[in-house]
Amino acid sequence: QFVDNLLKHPMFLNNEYHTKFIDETPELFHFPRRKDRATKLLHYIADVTVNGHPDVAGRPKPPADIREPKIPRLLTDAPTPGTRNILEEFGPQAVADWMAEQKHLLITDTTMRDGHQSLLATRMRSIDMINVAPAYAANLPQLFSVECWGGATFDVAYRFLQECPWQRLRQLRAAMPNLMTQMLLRGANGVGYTNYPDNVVKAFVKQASETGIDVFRVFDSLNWVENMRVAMDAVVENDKVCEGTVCYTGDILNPERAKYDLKYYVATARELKAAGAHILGLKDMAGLLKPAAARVLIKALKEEVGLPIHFHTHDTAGIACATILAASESGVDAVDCAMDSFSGNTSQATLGTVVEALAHTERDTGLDIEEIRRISNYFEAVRGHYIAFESGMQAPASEVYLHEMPGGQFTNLKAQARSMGLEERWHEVAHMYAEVNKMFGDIVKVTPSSKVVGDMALMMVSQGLTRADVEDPDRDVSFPDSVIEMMRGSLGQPPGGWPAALQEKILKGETPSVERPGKHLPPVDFNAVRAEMKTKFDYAPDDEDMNGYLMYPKVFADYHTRHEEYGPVRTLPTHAYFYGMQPSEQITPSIEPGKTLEIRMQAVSDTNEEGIVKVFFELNGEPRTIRVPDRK
Ligand code: BTN
Ligand code: 3PY
Ligand code: ZN
Repeated sequence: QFVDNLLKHPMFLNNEYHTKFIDETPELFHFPRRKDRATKLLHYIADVTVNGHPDVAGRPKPPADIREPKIPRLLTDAPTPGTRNILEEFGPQAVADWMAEQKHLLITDTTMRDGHQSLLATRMRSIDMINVAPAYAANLPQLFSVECWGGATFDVAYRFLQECPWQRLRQLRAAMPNLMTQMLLRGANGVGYTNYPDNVVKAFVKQASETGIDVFRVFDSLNWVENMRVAMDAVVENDKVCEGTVCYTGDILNPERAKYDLKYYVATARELKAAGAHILGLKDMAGLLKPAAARVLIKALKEEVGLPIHFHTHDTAGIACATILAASESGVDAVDCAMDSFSGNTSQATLGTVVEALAHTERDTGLDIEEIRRISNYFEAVRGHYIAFESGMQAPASEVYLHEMPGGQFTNLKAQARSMGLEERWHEVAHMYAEVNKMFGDIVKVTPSSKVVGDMALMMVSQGLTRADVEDPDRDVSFPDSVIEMMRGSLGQPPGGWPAALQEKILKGETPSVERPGKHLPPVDFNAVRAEMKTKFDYAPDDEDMNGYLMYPKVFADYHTRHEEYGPVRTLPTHAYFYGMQPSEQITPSIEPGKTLEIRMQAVSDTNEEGIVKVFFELNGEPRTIRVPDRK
């Protein structure tokens, strides 16, 4: 009956079928759902209006008269062909060849991924991205790519924003048909914090390719190429651009940091080329690469590896533009920047500034500065709605050269420190982070290895332990689980291995593994997982949902339960999502193409003796009353 309904459904026949179709098309089910989507949304709005959203409780709130983002007008309805057209017509190697031939500096916009991950704890909602995506396609067709997926955005979407990351990707992909989408993939860690079985990594890459990713920036949190092969091979098999990436740490010009010297980077880059990378990614996740070092490094990589280079850095120390210009002079092919209003500090370099700095030079980016300003102004208004998630970082800081924290971790660790009552002692935490790095043997610190260093540093500061205390064989220390796992070899091997004495103390005699973790993780039986999901959630999951569940079983389950309760909250404007509505306010969320709800809030009652509040709405002109418990 279900399949029958499905096949005869007009949307299916009209080719509008997509994987969230079933979820959004309750008439397919012969049994009535408890609530329709509009009612679920009214419940959500009523609940947030009365009780507030837990994520913004106690945080600064946007002013009542905050301006709504204005979507830039489109220069054309038929976007100029861009890099995506090259990929679609000629394949990933052609993209790399084209890239190498370009004289101008190519630019990736990171606003929709690393920009908000590094400034707003990854909280930008899909609707604020999807609304502006057509302006990217129409007005900035010269962009190399738009980084808009992966990294922390995947789990934050499910966990905190109550939305499906796959749906976000599908809609962004459709809105920017001429531009390559780009994601950050943590190699064997997928978009999670732990190594996954090989077949899970492969299935994830396949699904991301199908749903809409063109460029995969693949890295490993210890720069262990051995641990990147499964992911890189999968990207190549799916005919997408494989950006094999080396993470930058230390300082190649400092003889005291000889572990990560020029030779190390050239050798690692050669391994990445041999492993099938179309492009070499140079990922300076903390913003440690200084201009003088960039000249030396880029020149050597260009000469000795020969792949086109895509450089990523962070502006934490305030020097990202200078480093980008140095890299540009040394022949780097592409660089990452964020829209001005989402740039600077722990985020990327300022896109408009780089464009202006190179205007009328050999490496002129060809991007239209006026269109950049329009899109940046749009994002400026968007950012105002997320004031609750601002980190409070007021200025760039050279302290990053001490602690070497990735830009994407900085604000997170600070929030974690705050929640443990250590906010006043932040500089101690930063200092301890550096000590822990030394104690672990000077490792690459990027998700997930950076999280392990952060866990250890917080634990030591909160318990008043020094490095000497921790290393003292006679002193009992209870290590965080993440530290024990890393020393077991669960994240892989750093160059030169782990410090033996510390490892022995932490593992208490257990023998660590020095092999690739994926080698010993049994493959997951996908049919069994589908069956398990069917039992647990009472629906047949599509492949996107299954891949979400495989990465994050608990997070996905919670998302699914809330989705059943609250419906498509992704369609609400951001202020309504976080703060509910005011009497006489009206919104018009579009819950599917061509179906828009008109929701007008009328009034909120007092709380009655049973602790219930009535919220009065008009839904498409009809009065509706929603009752919610007052939990304040
Ligand atoms: C989340 O849990 O972070 C997102 C889901 C939203 C939960 C809603 S927000 C309004 C109401 N108040 C709560 O404490 N939970 C629900
Ligand atoms: C991530 O893995 O999310 C990162 O941004 C690493 O820099
Ligand atoms: Zn980054």
